[in-house]
Amino acid sequence: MELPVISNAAPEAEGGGCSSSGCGTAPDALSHLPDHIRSKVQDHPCYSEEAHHYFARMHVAVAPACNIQCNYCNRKYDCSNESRPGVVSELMSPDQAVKKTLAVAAAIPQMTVLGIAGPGDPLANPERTFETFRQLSEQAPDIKLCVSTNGLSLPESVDELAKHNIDHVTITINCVDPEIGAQIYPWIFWENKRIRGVEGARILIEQQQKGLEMLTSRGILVKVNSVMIPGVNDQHLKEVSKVVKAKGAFLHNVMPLIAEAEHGTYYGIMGQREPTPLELQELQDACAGDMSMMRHCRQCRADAVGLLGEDRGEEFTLDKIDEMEVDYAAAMVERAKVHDAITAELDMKRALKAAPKFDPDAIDEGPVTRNIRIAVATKGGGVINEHFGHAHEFLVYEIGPKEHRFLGHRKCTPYCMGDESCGDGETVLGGIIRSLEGVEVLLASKIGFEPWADLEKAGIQPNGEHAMEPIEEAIRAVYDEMAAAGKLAQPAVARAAA
Ligand code: CLF
Ligand code: SF4
Repeated sequence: MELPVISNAAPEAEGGGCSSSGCGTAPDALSHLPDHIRSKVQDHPCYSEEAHHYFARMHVAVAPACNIQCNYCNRKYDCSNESRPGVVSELMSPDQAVKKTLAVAAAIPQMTVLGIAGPGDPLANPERTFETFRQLSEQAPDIKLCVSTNGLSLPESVDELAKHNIDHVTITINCVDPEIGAQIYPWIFWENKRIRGVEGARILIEQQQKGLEMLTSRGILVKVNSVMIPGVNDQHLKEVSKVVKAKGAFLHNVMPLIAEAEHGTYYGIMGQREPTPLELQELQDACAGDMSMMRHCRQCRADAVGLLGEDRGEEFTLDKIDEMEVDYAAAMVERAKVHDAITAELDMKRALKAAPKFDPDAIDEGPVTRNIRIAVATKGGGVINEHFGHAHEFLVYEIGPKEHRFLGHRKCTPYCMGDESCGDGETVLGGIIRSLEGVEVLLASKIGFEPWADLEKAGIQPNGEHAMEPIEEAIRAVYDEMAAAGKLAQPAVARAAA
């Protein structure tokens, strides 16, 4: 069957509230997993980089309270352990959340995961969180349930999580050293007392580690989120990665700190700097030696709906949902068909990747070529289907003569804000070009004449010739063409070093 298109509606905008891929000749990124784990992650858009092009998630903002204070959080906004600060989600009751989930699941059959990630800490609001999960596990058994927590109340919640069949838990762990923790968490609220400084951080770390061990010993998949805070925990996160891997965490997601003064957070006001995209990537690479890294996180808001990187929440406001009639039994049948079709397509792609084509080491490759970074504009489906001017982000890949890998996304303000305002200028385009630092080629379904010239001037070659082609095939074709044209020869020094 033809797969329904997920549109790229409103951006994951400022304004609201939580493994690298294989390559043309590399094996499927999930192929090393045992079947029972693979079946849990292959349609989870956060746990599988491959799946995030096809499957969507949604969050319901049912959890207002929090039991700790993070220096990158302002309580007016959503929990920035799993969200972008500066955005606010509309709080819902569990009944409203269930109604919304069923409506979204019927309208977007690719939506496979319901997460609770704020606006405060889900486990600091156990009645509201577990009532939502209880109702959904009964009424929509085909939806995976997911939760993200700071971990303080995790150990006493593990039984309840297991009871509701929650297979995916994210714990935000920014440190395993209380001295570092005291620079991130000014206080926690524990056993009816506010506990400050190193002692508060020590209790939080102990609870996080205990919760992690309890979950993994029950076979629940745990992803660890860490916020990279330059000069505070950036070097320390390598140690965190080792520790959480040893305790059975499945995936580590190192996210960049967002600290803008207008968000009113401690770090924002104090001028704590954010990491650059390259610093983030270097840290992710350094941690990757110890465990699988997530590189496609979009720091969603606590009421996000849609593919990662998009937010279709406006289509599902409470008044709109009230007007929708949902027959969930019928919707489940349709959802199953769509999931089967996507799975069949993915299986076919994986089989193609796994099939032996040729032994690249056995042939004379001619001159050695260097790795380059290519950015692509996509709105989902794993193809190049976004106009340069409409893109809110670009996915960046590193590609060499034999393999490629996904590095992450670079957010930007769209060049074309609307029909009339394309080319608002140099500031927008200048920002896009800065966000593409290190990138040499940009692929989009279309690129206008004016930005084309400026991109070229900045050393980024625009290319609109691969519209609607699968990303992996397109970047390989571009690389091979550049290599054949002699544009990618390694400098002599690099070759000698290699
Ligand atoms: Fe939501 Fe988080 Fe579950 Fe995903 S998000 S609760 S694990 S369903 Fe995903 Fe969003 Fe990143 Fe979170 S992209 S912020 S990691
Ligand atoms: Fe804010 Fe989330 Fe930290 Fe609580 S856990 S203080 S809501 S970022």
